[in-house]
Amino acid sequence: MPVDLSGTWNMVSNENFEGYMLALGIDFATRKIAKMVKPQKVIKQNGDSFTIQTLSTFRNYLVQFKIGEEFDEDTKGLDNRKCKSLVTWDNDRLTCIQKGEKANRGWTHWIEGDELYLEMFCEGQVCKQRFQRA
Ligand code: VLZ
Repeated sequence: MPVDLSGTWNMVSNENFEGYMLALGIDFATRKIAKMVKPQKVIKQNGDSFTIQTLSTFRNYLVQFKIGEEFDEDTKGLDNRKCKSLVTWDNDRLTCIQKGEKANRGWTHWIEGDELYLEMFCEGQVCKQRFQRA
């Protein structure tokens, strides 16, 4: 994997976060606040080991994993569900499948030009986010 996603990234666009949150069953009040925030991604990539922090004024979220090793994810502070999550490289795309109560749930990260892309999907909804280096 030649790609290194490491760095501090600021969100510059966020498409259909509302649809994604609705698919996750996030309540109205939380959605109203969450759609206003512009989270920062702090990614640490060390060989096959990753730490991804999503930081915002409203909520923070941390996930740590190794490529190819399924782990128990508790989406605490988001939709508060338990998932069996697995992250792999799909060519140069870092792709996570989050098995659990929600069908077709996961996300994928990649770099294009100087930008970091993220697509988060759940039950047919796709949220597209773009980040630039801080
Ligand atoms: O990111 O799954 O980078 O975990 C929104 C936080 C983003 C703001 C949530 C408040 C995490 C939300 C996104 C309140 C409901 C995510 C993965 C890929 C790593």
